[in-house]
Amino acid sequence: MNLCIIGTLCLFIINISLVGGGGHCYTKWKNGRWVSVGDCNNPSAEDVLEQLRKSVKAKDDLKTWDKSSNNYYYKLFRDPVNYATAKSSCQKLGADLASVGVRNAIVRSKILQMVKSGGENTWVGLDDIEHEGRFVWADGLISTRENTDWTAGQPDDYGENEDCGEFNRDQNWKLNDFRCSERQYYICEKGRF
Ligand SMILES: [Ca+2]
Ligand SMILES: [Ca+2]
Repeated sequence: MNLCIIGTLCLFIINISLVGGGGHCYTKWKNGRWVSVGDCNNPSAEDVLEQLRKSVKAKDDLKTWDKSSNNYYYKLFRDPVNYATAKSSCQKLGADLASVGVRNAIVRSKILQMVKSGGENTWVGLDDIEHEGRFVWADGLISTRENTDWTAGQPDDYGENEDCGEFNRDQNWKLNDFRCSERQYYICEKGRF
């Protein structure tokens, strides 16, 4: 009788696993209980807990970012890296080099407080790497004179080798195009939650 009940239960669990898991999900007896293994539509309690832990950690990390009036979050990174590394470092954090807020005068002034506190030239999300002379913001918007606070005489593609946008300390913290290979601070922007 007991064997029959256990057998029925096993069949039931296996059936649920096959229906819910797309063929790669199964359950197995481990440490005194049944656990889901593999690619399951019905995640195990451990999977759910792990997701919760990641979610709490992400929100905790966000406390180190500054929320601005546009509901985006900003963080200045003071490890000098080239433009490509700065961009990928932001993206690893679910962010990108700052662009949306840099176009907005009010948010830009707040961002500049952070940048000035660093005291160094700082990468933003703006470059003409793909097409010389056509600057594009990190969020995909084409740069225009109206939405880009270039300092006078910039961008000048000095030495025919300047494709990446920065806040420039010596140019009153306005935007300048600079050599992408330079190692500088960078500011990341994280979207709304
Ligand atoms: Ca250029
Ligand atoms: Ca320049």
